[in-house]
Amino acid sequence: QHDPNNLSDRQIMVHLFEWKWNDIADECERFLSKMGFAGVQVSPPTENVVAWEPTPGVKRPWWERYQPVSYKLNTRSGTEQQFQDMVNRCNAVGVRIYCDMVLNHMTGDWPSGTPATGGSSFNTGSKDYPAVPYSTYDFNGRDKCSTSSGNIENYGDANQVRNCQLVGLKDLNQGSDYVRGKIIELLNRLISYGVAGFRFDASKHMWPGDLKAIADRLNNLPTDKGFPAGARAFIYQEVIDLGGEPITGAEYVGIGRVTEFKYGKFLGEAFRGRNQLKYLKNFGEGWGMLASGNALVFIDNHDNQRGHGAGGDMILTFRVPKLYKMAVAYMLAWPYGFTRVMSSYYWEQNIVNGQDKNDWVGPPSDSNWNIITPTINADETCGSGWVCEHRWRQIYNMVKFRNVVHGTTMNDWWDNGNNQIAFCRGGKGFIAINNDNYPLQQSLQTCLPSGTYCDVISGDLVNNQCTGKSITVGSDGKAFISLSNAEDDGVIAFHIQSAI
Ligand code: ARE
Ligand code: CA
Repeated sequence: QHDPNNLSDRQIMVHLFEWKWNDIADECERFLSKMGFAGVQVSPPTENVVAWEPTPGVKRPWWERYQPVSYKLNTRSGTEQQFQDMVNRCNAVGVRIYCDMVLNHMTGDWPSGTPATGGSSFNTGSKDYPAVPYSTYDFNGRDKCSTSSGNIENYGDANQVRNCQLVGLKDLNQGSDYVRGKIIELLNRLISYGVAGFRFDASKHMWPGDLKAIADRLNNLPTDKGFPAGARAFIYQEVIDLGGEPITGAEYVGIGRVTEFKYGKFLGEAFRGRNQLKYLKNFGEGWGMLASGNALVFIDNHDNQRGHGAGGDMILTFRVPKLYKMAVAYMLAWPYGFTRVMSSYYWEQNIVNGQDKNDWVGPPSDSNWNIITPTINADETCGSGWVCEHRWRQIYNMVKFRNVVHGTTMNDWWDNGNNQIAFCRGGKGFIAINNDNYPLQQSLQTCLPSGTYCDVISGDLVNNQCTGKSITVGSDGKAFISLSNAEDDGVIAFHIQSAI
């Protein structure tokens, strides 16, 4: 199902990567609702392995959460009780919860006695996960996977990709009625708590037919949690399709939306100067991407911001803030896909031969490895090791922009033949971006009513005054736009609700 079950005036989700449930509930109430966020993607809620030094020095990596041990909801983010409380509190302020679901596999190989976050035991040698329970019969075995390692060795072979182990992770057989039943039970439990949708992790590694069979047996969203009668869970599937492999994202669009990884890669290339912004005029289907209504789009995700997954060094992240804010602003202004904003924590990189040796580093935590609550600074930004891109003014003000212009199309495209672009959104919002190494100085058609507007990138509209730049739109709809390449931000944006 492709509809995020969002309130109609809220069009953006934020991934609060590795946040605790209590902190997410607070964030819904004190910030996300006020700023018009539609929902939150939360880290996997299912009990996972406690990864303590799988290799020397690696302690509690973020990726341990992608190795489930059971379907109990007990993780470093909190307990089942805290999870339910979060869903209730966020729903109460109109912010949806979308869960990251690891359904393709359980853990990799671990020594016996390795603990799990909810206290469950498991045995990887015999493929026993008694707390579900799953046993060896529930996994794809030698009959299905013929590679010598038992792992995926060739992405050119669709059978391997679906039936062999992804990096050694015990591969569940979603073709089995029993496994389907356990997965459906889990998803329906979450639905009963008021969860509005799911990210299906590693969907490329599951057969579309199996996912369809599972999705079809989900319950409607509960009316007693405020959903309209007949509402179905939103589904977006993680399928990395940059072309060149037999498995495509298009195979999955019948079930729900699909992560469009080309989007962030192409924008990374454009803003890093490997392509020109003028070509973004028809960004979307015209670039060989999925139909807008089938796409879930983002600039970076928790994998490719640290060199996992896809996109390589073209991906933009918080580490290149000026380019990143420009790309996010473009994404939020551009009518394509359902958009996701990344919200990260900071870690010190240690790049050796082009690879970050610290790509495993988990979230900010105390001496007992409990995740730390983000602190909130006076200027709305985060502290205590949390980056909170979603609390950068240039980003949350563009969230509002997207909500305001929702339902309009793009018009009045302008470019300078290089990397200065501008466009308007159906009489409701205007944006200009300068990624050339010289100033933008132009009188441009804006499509907005005449008046004075506050630029929402350099400041805000406060007490009927602009704290940043202001722009005057004349009776002909034209405005003089001045945006130097030397400024902190390479964007000017305003909309009908930023008018003085
Ligand atoms: C960890 C260790 C491994 C170890 C394994 C088992 O790093 O060394 O063998 O545990 O003990 C995340 C991490 C993995 C981690 C895993 C489990 O990224 O490093 O393994 O958690 O803890 C492919 C998949 C795609 C996947 C990416 C990362 O197709 O689905 O790889 N992304 C999701 C999540 C990840 C998560 C998993 C899946 C697993 O977003 O966070 O892994 O649940 C080409 C292909 C892509 C392929 C890509 C990278 O681009 O087209 O399909 O993506 O290469 O291989
Ligand atoms: Ca599989």
